Order: sequence, then structure tokens, then C-alpha cells
Amino acid sequence: MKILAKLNKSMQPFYKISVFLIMCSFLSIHAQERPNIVILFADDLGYGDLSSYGAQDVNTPHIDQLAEEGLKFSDFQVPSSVCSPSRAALLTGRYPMRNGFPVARHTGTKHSAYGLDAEEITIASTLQQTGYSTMCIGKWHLGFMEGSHPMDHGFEEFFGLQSNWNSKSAALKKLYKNRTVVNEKVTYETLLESYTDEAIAFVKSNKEKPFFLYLAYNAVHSPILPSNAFKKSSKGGPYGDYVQELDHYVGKFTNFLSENGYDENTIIIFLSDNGPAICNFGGSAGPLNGGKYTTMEGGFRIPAIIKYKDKFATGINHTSLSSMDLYPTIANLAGAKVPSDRVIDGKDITTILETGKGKTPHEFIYYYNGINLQAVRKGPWKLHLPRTLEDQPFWSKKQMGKPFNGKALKTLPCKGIQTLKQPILIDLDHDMGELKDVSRKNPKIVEELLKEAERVRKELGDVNSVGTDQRLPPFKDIQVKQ
Ligand SMILES: [Ca+2]
Repeated sequence: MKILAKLNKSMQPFYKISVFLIMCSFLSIHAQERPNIVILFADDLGYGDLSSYGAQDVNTPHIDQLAEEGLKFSDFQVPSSVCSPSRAALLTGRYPMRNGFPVARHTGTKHSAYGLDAEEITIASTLQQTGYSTMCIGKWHLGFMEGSHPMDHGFEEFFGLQSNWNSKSAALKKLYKNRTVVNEKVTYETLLESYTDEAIAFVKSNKEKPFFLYLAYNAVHSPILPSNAFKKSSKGGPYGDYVQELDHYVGKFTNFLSENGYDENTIIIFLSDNGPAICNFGGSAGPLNGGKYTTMEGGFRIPAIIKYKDKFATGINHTSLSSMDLYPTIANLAGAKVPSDRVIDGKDITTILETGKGKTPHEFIYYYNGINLQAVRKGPWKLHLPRTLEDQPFWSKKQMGKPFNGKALKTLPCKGIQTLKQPILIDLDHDMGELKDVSRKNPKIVEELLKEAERVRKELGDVNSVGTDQRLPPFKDIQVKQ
């Protein structure tokens, strides 16, 4: 027995090394099986702002190439037409009314405790727990206090700004690496390049584990300040130049992935967080009406491209999908599970991505402006609901142009339909510009959508009611700025 014990003891290091090598081998194989995931999130980029989406005054060859090599979507929706709620929804897979982030965050004292709730679970948290390296680069805009910081929501690393860069705010010019300021007054025009270089460095540093990169570019949100190399590069003025600069850096990153053998095992997702700020800074929603700050299609329908070489379908896809679908889909592809203790509004669309076919998984789509439910959609039918100016969030309080006159929506103000006395029905299959009310010819559809509006109000809330599954922000008068 003594000899056996001695032998066993002498063999122990070999056993340990063997077990370690087997584990390494398993992890390596496992890492190869699970795809890397990259979300390239543009800011305020409109449905008509890319040449692959019909823009005439810009040239965006790199994003267009992604569209050529991947799936390009014609009806990809975000559940808010302003920055913060759209970001919160993408990361949690939940409507902003459900996840507690229905209005855009600003830096005033009213919003000092307003951040992505610590109880919310993000794509990054889920992937981190299943063995992914996770990084957030760029604009966060979901609160920077403890519990809301990107590193409190599953991102192992962060490089970027807490919100929108602003020349008049000391806090909004600080560039962070994780929780530390690395540049007190970062020059705005350097951000796109810095973010791209940081993204490449992150990928290079991850040899063993699969990675999840959320790269939230600040372009083409205001200020519209393209760097010198891109000034006058387009026919679209500074805005077009800025779009082209964004395209250049998307290309620098995607080319890096292709040239270094990452394509076969990396899913690249490109999309915008909301429609263009056409009232203020320009941009184009193409054939759609309205833009940022509105519940018109121009605010909610955004350019979106998904590429997974040889594994996903290619071409144009017309299915109604949502940015909230990304969470459960990515979780599925990564072999992870979404939480079962809460409603996830997004659906797993893996099969649609693989085949390029399939019906929308969303029976209804809800359009909230702040906490005001303004439209409900089923298939091609979109019912705009009655609303007053008082119902609007702070960014839509001021009347723009003439109110809707009840006859024809020929010249909508860039802020969409701000007031409405009677519901109007749009057939998006034949009228994606939302110009013609067809409610009189389709009373049953109107009735069904009104009924669904009442139902969802009870669940997610509205201006004058709190829903049964609505997380309330930590301040009163949610839609009032100060
Ligand atoms: Ca935005």
C-alpha cells in the first residue's frame, strides 16, 4: 500500500498536467464552436443615409459591402426613436417601458440617479457568464453611477464616453478606460479612430475565449464634425462627410476581421439606434416620414445588416424584426440562456437569419414616444393613436409645423404627428411614407388594434397610467426635462 501511495503521489503532477491540457483542449474547441459577436451601433443614422439604402449624396462602400455579404433588412425596428431607450432595449431585449428607461437621459440633476437599473440583465452579462470576453466601446448613455456603469452590466472592459460629447460640459468631454479618466478633454474628431483602434486591440488580445464587442459609435449624432480628412469628401455637406467617415472606420474594423481570419467565426451586426435628427441636423429617412423624436417609421425603422459568413443567409430580408431580438438570438447562438424570471420582448430569430425566410415573430409592435403610446402595429397595419401636446415627452412638446388636419398627411412636420384627435390607420405595405389614412375602409382592424392598445397600456403603461409590468424611472414627471 505504501508503494502504491508513493506511486500515486509521484504521478500526481502528471495527472494535474494531463487534466489541465484536456481542459485547455476542451475550452479551445468550445471557444471555436461559439461565435464571436460584434454589434456596430451607429447613432442617429437614418434609413436613407447609406448608399446601400438608396442615398445619392454619400458613398458608403464598406457598410455596403457588409450588406452585399450579409443580410440587409428593410423592416428592422428599434423600440424608441431616441438614444438611451433604444440602447437599453437592445441590451436587455425588453421594451423601454418594461426595463425602466423610457426617456433619454440628460445630465441635469433630475436624472442624476437615472441609469440602467441594476436588476436589469444585459446581453453582456449573459455572455460573460457563459465564458465570453466582453467589451463596450463608445457612447454608453445609460447612467454612469454605481449599478448602471457598463462594467456593472456585464462588460469586463469599457472605453468611451458616458454620454454624448459636449463642448460645454467638462463631464461630457472625459474619455474613460474602464472607470478611469484617460483624457480630461478628448478632441471630438478623434473619437471614431480611437474607438476603432481600441476595438482592434480588444480583438487581438482575445486569443482563447470567444468575444462580444458592443461598439457604439458616436456618429452621426451631433455635433456634426467630421475630421479634416473627411471634410468635403461627399456631396452631402458636413453630414454626408460624417457618414462617410463612419463608413471608413467601420471598414477599417471589418477589414481587420476579414484579413485576420475572423470572418468564419464572427457575427457582425450593424444597425442604428434611431432615425435621423432631420429637424435639427439633416440626414435622410429615405422613403419614410418623420425621424428621430417621432413614432413615424422614419424614427423607428433603421438600416440594419447582419453577416455571418457561410452560416447566415444573404440578400434582402423584408421581415419585421426588432433590435430587441438580438439578445435572445445571440444568447441562443452562444449556447446561453436568457433569464426566465422576466418578460423578454425580443424573439430568437436564428432560423430567419440562417434561412433568410420566415414570418415576423412579433404579433404586435408598440410605438412609444417617451411614456406615450402612440401607435400599435400588426403586420402591415399601423394604427396611430389619439394624442395631445401635453402627452408628449420634453423633446416633442414644442409644436412643429401644422397639426394633422384629419384629411391627408401630405406635409408632415419633421416631428411627425404630434397631436391627433381620432386614430388613423396606415397600410405600410402600400404606404411606407404613412401618408394615407385607411381607417374607414378597415374598421375591424382599427377595432382590433385599439383593443390591443388598451391591453398593452395595462401591461406597460402610458402617460396617465402605470402598467402591471412597468419599471418606473426614479423621478417624478417622467416626461418633463427639469
Ligand atoms: Ca441616437
